[in-house]
Amino acid sequence: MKETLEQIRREALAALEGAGSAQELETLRVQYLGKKGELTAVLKQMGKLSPEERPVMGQLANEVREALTASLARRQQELEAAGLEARLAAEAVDVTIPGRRPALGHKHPMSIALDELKEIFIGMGFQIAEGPEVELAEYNFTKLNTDEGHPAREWGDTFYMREDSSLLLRTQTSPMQVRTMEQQRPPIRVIAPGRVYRKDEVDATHSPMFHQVEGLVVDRGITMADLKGTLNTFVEALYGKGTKTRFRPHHFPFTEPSCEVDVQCHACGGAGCRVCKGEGWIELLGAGMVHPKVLQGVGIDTEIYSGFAFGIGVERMAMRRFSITDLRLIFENDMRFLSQF
Ligand code: 2NM
Repeated sequence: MKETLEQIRREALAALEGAGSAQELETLRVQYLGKKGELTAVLKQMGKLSPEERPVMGQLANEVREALTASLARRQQELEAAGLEARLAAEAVDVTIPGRRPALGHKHPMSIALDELKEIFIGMGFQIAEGPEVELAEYNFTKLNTDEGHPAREWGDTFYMREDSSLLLRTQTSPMQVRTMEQQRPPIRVIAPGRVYRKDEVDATHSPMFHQVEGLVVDRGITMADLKGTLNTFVEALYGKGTKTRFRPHHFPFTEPSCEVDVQCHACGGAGCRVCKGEGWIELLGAGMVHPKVLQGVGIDTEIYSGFAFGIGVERMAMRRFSITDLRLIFENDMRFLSQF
């Protein structure tokens, strides 16, 4: 029996020392120390021993049990410590690694251009008037001295929303000027920025939707000199002091007289080049003195008041500003294009 106990001790200690997991340890505990284990089996034989041998074997058996229990506990602790080490290593957080920068968005080139235009006019004391893109033909045309039968009202050019042509997608932002004049008394200084719509096929320079900033000033004694001074100030704010302008006669139904304003070509200084197609000048906007019929239509006394108005195409302005050669790029929202701004 002594031999058996010694053998159990040797084998068990070696096995416990070599155990690689908590599960393995548990298996060994059951195998050696469990109720049906090897040590218990030996102890069950104690009854067969002589009274002299019994305490000696009993003591030895206790020693073996204590040795195994101690070894089991130590190995358990070692494995737990190793497990913790492994987890700490695996889950370690390196606080010195630089953080991931969140992707920051930025303004669309059209918003950059629009905001810049607005800022310039706000700086000159203009207010901003925004309003509906679905308009009454009354406001888009009739009140702007463009009566039924006028070519601008043709179905081929305008997105009508009703068979009777009474409702449409606005073709200009000037209906907001009319709405402003109906709601405010002069002095009036407003710009109307926003989307406008025309039945155009998409190409490098046309889109059925584009943006305008239209301006309106109405007060006592407003003349063409105020129009020129205001627009020259605007052009210098946009393109730099000393930028030359040219005012050419033109026709609009809602202004009289009307003009188009050109800016001297920045690329050639007026000599003529590819940028200005040999002209020396680049067309910038349309303008004029508000037609008396428009003023009278909103109840403004033309004996006391007069006004000027102008309209700027924002896409054309942005394309020049950013050297964009194809209008479609502005609306396609391809990130390879947009991320350049
Ligand atoms: C333009 C050109 C010239 C214009 C006229 C008016 C209003 F309402 F006062 F009559 N608003 N905007 C106008 C004048 C717009 O766009 C090229």
